[in-house]
Amino acid sequence: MSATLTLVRGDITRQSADAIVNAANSSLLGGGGVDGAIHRRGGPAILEECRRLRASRYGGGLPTGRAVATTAGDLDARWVIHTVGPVFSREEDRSALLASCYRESLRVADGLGARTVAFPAVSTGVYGWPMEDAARIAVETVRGAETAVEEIRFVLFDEQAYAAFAARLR
Ligand code: AR6
Repeated sequence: MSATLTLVRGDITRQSADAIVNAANSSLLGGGGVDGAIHRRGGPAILEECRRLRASRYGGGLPTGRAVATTAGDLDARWVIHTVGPVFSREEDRSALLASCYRESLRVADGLGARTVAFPAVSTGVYGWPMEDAARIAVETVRGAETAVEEIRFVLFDEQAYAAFAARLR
């Protein structure tokens, strides 16, 4: 069975879902954008678990394109799945890494038994990925993924992002 894809315009930290995906960086120790918002609203429990991951499995940081789960702290979710998007480059095609973020996040979600997963538009902020291309990669990848997740929700911060994803879902 394939997952239902839904779109919401808003702040991902206000979502209720089994898992909320964070557009993190390799350090797992926080940053701006979605990452900053998740740590602010989710509280210190998330960062504590991230620090433990850095002290154990991910001493060198979480590689680009991979995903790992922690508690969701005070968010209305059971888990935060941290994934590291690629920085956009005009010289090098890094699309496979961006696709990997979505695929790996869903794989982690499946391992946890999550049924609803909320994604931001990974790499489209600080990491500079053009929104339309990012929307294409995101939608194609989750459509092609084998997953037991029932709802994949894209949570888009602004109208332009929402429109780009909506155009791909039609
Ligand atoms: N809810 C939903 N979407 C949001 C929110 C929010 N609260 N805040 C921003 N966006 P970004 P990246 C949108 O920069 O490009 C951090 O410093 C935003 O408009 O959060 O993957 C990390 O620590 C954009 O469309 O993630 C990394 O260092 C999209 O979410 C780096 O940024 C992603 O923007 C990761 O950069």
